[in-house]
Amino acid sequence: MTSVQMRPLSEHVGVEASGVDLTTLDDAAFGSLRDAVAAHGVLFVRDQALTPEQHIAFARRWGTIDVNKYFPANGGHPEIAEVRKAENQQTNIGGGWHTDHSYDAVPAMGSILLARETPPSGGDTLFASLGAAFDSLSEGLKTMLRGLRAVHSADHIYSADGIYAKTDQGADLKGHDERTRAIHPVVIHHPRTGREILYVNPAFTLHFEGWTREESAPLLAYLYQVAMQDRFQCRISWAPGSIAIWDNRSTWHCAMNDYHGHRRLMHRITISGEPLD
Ligand SMILES: O=C(O)CCC(=O)C(=O)O
Ligand SMILES: [Fe+2]
Repeated sequence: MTSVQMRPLSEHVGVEASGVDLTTLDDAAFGSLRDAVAAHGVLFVRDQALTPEQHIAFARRWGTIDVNKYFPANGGHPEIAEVRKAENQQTNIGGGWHTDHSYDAVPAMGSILLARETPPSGGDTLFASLGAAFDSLSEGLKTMLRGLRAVHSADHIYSADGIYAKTDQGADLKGHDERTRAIHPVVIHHPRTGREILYVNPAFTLHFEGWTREESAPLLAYLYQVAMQDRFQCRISWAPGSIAIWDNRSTWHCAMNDYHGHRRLMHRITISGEPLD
């Protein structure tokens, strides 16, 4: 097959591959995609009209599939979660900065998101580099953060009295009775590259271990403000058949909710990860 071409999407995060058909990748080409995700945090490929079976087969090359507890499954394919917003819904899924699954003891490695239906404009997804955000901090703050761990949970998001239950996405989501809690280092080492990464996020991180929420909030807010700077971000604009493969350890993402009155449907398969240290 022809060789894969890679074009960075920004200085710190994101790369787009072209000249590639994800259904016929040989092992060498697949290895270059795996390296690209490790190096750039998110890999974007256009025009991949994968069937659900091909989407699942491609995902299995990355690792074990992690079946999402909260999102509705695509009929007939429990491995595929639907991330959807209808014409008449106001709330979207993932509309604030977050990394998926940090509330799990062994967080998912990442996801393979395939666009099925996209609005005429809008509906982009932003990604941020948490390695670059960490690198930008002072040595003094880095040293302090290396000694901290943080507590994460999804209960305030997905439970029966959580954030989504109060919105028009509530009826579509499952897992209201799930209870989650995990503790991770605030600075993790990327399992493949060894790079230091800031591993807290505005959606699921509750507080630093041994600190109250009130004590944690100002420092967390400072770190979030650092990581949310435009210079650490890239933006993905989807069309049906676009696919993104992202690494939850090294990136955050945020789905823009700027297409009211239009449908957007994404198929997501999540890949299991490994313990973080
Ligand atoms: O719909 C998107 O662009 C991303 C939604 C999201 O946060 C996710 O699938 O994890
Ligand atoms: Fe997400």
